[in-house]
Amino acid sequence: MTTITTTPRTEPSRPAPKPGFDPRLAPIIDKVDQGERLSIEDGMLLYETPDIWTLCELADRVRRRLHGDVAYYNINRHLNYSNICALSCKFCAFHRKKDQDGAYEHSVEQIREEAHKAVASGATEMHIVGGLHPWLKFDYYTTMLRTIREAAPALHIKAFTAVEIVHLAKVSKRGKQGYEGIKSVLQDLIDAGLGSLPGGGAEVFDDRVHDEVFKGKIRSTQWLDVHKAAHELGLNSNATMLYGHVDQRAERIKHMDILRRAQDIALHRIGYDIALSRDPKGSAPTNDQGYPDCIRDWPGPVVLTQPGAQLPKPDASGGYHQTIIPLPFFPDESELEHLPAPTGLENLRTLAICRLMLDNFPHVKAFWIMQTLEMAQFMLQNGADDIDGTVVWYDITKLEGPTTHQEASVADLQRAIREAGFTPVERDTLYRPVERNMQTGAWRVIS
Ligand code: V47
Repeated sequence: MTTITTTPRTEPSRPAPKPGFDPRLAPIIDKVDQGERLSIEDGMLLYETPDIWTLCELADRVRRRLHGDVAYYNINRHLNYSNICALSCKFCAFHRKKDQDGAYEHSVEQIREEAHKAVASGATEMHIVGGLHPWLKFDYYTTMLRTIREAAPALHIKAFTAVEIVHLAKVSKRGKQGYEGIKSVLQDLIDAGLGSLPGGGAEVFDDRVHDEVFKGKIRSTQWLDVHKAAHELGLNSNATMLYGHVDQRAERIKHMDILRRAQDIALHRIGYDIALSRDPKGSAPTNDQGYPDCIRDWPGPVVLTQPGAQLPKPDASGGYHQTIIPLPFFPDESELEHLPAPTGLENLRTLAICRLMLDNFPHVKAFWIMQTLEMAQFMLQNGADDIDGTVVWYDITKLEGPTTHQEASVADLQRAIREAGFTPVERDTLYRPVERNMQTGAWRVIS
């Protein structure tokens, strides 16, 4: 067991409160200083307080405790193999039906070509997601992975949201085998080259929101089961929260609480002991509070953001959630187009709260495609330590008009990070630093 012990506080003593300081935040500041888990009520107060400065300063304090002045980016390529989807989630402008204008599905040859392009651009990662394609056979997906593996052996393949994994269990006739079916699908995909799971498809873990906006999609229990199964098989994964549509702030806090409990289970499995907490076993959820079954065996909190705690290593004896990625809702061309998108301040606040509430997630990503590179810079100063990568092609949300070509150069990313006051570090998918020869593009991971 890796027992997390607290070390004497080395942080400078707190300066006098600024004008506009919300005194209700004082107990939260104490908890953050001690590395103690924040409660649901604390999370709600952080949403309600007008004192966003203190919130952001606290998120920055935690972010610097974990990562100092380092901010991560990667060289990657996103690939959407098909936008044909059996579902019609109201927030989604990406999905098409089979004969609808703009529907597409990539051939294996096109995918091979994408892998070659990724290698030529120096990418270390291919991020692959698509719709729930109604008739592609399981073999399409394993062939896709094997093709990329063959064309680009060093490329890390981060692919398929939990929603797609459950779909693949059905497609491969393992849908009725429950958790074991999911595990065997994941094992087949790992054998074909899958390296980790992206965080998509989580949306907001709440049945009301689910039934109103993405009915038909898997519920939180299944999303969490897929990630748990992946962790048990040694894969790391990410997690998202798509907010700012019909969800309420309380539902977002609940989403964060569910995710951090799932992460407690993952970290406990790989040897972390329960951390300092005034109430380590308290407030365990019961089912009638709307918490999913799969976090019933919650062991208690493992707080990685407390001073002196060690972050898990990618070679840990099992997987875990690496990163939380808050995704602000993009209304354009969706069925919810009449709703306003969340504002910049709400996005900043949500990201800072994620940093503070998700005390056992090593990383917080401000995905520049959805946040804009300008806001991502600001977010680096307020809780985020990662901005994702070069991306190149992105079809799920489009920042400027209908174009799918959305690319940032390495120079753009580095400049944005430096200008925000941080040291840019290229990472691989598992957050290991990458050493790169800028002349030849050759790279290697530093373990
Ligand atoms: O699963 C779909 C969301 C996700 C909209 O793991 C929308 O490193 C906002 O998961 N407005 C895909 N969001 C993106 C994603 C992701 C992105 C970057 C990095 C990682 C990672 C994961 O985008 C979908 C869905 O939850 N989404 N439509 C929309 N209109």
